[in-house]
Amino acid sequence: MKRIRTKSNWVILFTLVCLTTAPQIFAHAKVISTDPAPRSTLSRPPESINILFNQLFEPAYSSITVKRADGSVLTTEKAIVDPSNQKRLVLLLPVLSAGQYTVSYKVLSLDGHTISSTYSFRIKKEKPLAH
Ligand SMILES: [Cu+2]
Repeated sequence: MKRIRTKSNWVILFTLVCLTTAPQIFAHAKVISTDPAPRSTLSRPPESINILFNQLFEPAYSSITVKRADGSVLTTEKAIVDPSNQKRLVLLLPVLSAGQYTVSYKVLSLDGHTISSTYSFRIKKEKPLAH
């Protein structure tokens, strides 16, 4: 009888340890910052899209797509991991003209969950030169 109780205590303890430590180790990646920022209006075109996460992710299953206002895809270029910060996903852009752009990103967290989101930003038309 005593032996059984000891064994079940260990099971309870083991379960508690798993429940309290697992979420911290295996929590999925969160976005810390996005550049350009969501809903921002830029006066000059950005050279890249940069998304910084709070932890490493699986680069092979992570992507960024940028669409023009008409829904066409801006570039077939693949997003890469910033070599100077492996928590940052970067998509290099061609020179963008004024207009609205939509960014969609998808990242595979090391815990196996996918984090994805969509946001837009705008590039202002250049002011015509005054005569
Ligand atoms: Cu997760």
